[in-house]
Amino acid sequence: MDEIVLGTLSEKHKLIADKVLNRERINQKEALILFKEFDLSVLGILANEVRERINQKFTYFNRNIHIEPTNICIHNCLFCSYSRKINQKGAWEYSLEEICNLAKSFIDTDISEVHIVGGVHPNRTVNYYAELIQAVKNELPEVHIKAFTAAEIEHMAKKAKLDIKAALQKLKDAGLDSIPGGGAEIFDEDLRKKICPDKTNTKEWLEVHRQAHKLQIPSNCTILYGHIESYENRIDHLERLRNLQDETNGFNAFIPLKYRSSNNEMSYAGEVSTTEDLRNYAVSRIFLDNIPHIKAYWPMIGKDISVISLSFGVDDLDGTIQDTTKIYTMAGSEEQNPEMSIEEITTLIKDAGKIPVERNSIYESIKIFK
Ligand code: V47
Ligand code: SF4
Repeated sequence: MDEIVLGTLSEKHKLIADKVLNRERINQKEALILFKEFDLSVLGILANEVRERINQKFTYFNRNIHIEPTNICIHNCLFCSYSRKINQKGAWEYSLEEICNLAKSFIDTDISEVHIVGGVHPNRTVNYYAELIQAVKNELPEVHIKAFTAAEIEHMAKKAKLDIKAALQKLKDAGLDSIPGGGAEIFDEDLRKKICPDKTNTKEWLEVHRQAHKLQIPSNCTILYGHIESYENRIDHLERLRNLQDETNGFNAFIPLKYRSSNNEMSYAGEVSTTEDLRNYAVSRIFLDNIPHIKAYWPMIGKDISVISLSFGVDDLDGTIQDTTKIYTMAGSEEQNPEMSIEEITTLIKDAGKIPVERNSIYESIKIFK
């Protein structure tokens, strides 16, 4: 079947398909042809081939919760529906005690990860965040803490007059286990100035992750796509991630984040189609040959598309996420109360013909659901 489909390709397209099938790295020009000229069905076959080469039919998820300590933020990203200034209506800021109580409520549950991420607060330094991590770790000592985007880390280090390495070391000493992939948005400097003009820049984002990897702190990486960027911008972004991964090998997963257009200053850009989401997953899987996992963040794109994405390069569905993740719900994501039971997530994965695997945060398998 796959041979029949691939047999119909033009000579130009066949050369690229053969490269992918022969495990050769594709370049930016070839990625652009994949984006612009390939049928979705052929992209699916190629991406699935790469996915199964790296991860077989395994599809990963974990049991996690999200904590968002504050939505107060110094930055003014035009795509953001969630940030507020101090004293602005809708701003929130949890105390350490409230965060501890939240963590406490998950003692004796099976969660293996706490994901902590929020706004870039003007007054919080790395010392405060180290205390926060330590407090959560005290309540949940066995649980992996994945916390703070590069934008938060860059700012908290600056506030404490520490370099990035020293700030990361402080957080690691307090119990930080890994860092999430947020804040990357789009690396092209001109476009970045348009959509998040005052945020941590590309060089700084890459440096935070480089330093983290050097300290043996693994991380994820993301792209914010489907707004005003071009395919060339997306490929340039992927190339910079692939280059850093060649250097450090510290990225666990790449997470394409679909721009959601409700309640923010970029609503005019609209939202891309499901076909475009699948195309983006597939080209990402093919291009990023050195990043082991491609994650679909299901609360953002919805459960239905997540199932289909598993045939377009995705091998990870994040987690069961028992909480109120506001960064997407406020931007109009599919799931307003994101939570999936183990039964539901494993059924969804099996429906796609894949094998569910509960993992820990560093992708060691905890249980395979045959
Ligand atoms: O950097 C903000 C994005 C990111 C919108 O590492 C938006 O496991 C879409 O990075 N439409 C933060 N996206 C969240 C993040 C993340 C999420 C899940 C898992 C992991 C991980 C990381 O959220 C921001 C920004 O790119 N974002 N606003 C919006 N309107
Ligand atoms: Fe702040 Fe993050 Fe929103 Fe940008 S995306 S305004 S950094 S909370």
